[in-house]
Amino acid sequence: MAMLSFERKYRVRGGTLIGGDLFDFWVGPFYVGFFGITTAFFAALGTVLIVYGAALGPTWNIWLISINPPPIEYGLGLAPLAEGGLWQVITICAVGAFVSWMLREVEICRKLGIGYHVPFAFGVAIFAYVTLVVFRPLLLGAWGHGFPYGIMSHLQWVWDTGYQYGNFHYNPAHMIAITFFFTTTFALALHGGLVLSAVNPRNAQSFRSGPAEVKTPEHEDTYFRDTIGYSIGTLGIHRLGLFLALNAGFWSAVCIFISAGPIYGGSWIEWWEPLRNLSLRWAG
Ligand code: UQ2
Repeated sequence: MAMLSFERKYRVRGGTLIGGDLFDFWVGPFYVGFFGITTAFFAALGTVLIVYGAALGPTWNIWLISINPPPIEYGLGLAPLAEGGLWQVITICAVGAFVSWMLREVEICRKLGIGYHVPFAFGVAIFAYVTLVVFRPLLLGAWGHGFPYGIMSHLQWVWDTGYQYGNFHYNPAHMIAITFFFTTTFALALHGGLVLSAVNPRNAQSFRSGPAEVKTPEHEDTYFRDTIGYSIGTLGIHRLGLFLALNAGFWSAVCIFISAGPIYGGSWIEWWEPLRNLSLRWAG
């Protein structure tokens, strides 16, 4: 595998958060570090436990395998392995692996002397997951409110949870999250399209006058100024993209967090009743 001279120069000692020089090494292209060890540990243990849970039955059908959280009756206590205990340990492994991976990213950022934007963004994704399997179950007083780990079963859980609250499309945070998800894909499509259009200039002339030269960011700015009168700029589009993506994850977490008994246990359709009553009053 090729190692760029840049990598040789920046593959430096130091920047670790824990363990000093002890785990400060690479295995092939991969930086290890203390959190590389813990990532591997949690990921391996979690995977083995998922396979063990599948082996307990009742099916090897990949679509139907499901590691379920404990029945609600166990509350916030520990459950026997075969009755949701596996789900609890696997959840600990998942959070352990995700957070370890994030901290390993932090150590690599420190080595390179770059910002923590990537681990921060990953932290928002972890926050959305932890809201589903830890924060909301804590609010509701039972681990049984977490979602099951299975391909079909987690989809069924999403359906059940959404309609338990009337219809999640009426959950205002759900609306905001969806809007950010869609706007994120829109912005990435614009950005990906624009960059590719500039690095793949048309070939018509190059037919006669040699290969066409890759265009500059000025071409990119001009394209959008000509079409919509505004260009957000080459740095700006990445700030916008990160902003949109982080907000998609953040409002997803809010959407789940507010759909919990102590905060709001009713139907999201009825949540809008005051507005409907206001409209009815205005209508006479
Ligand atoms: C842009 C720019 C880029 C881009 C894109 C734009 C040169 C390479 C995609 C255009 C983006 C705009 C106008 C913002 C659109 C707003 C939303 C909310 C989607 O100007 O600078 O850099 O990639």
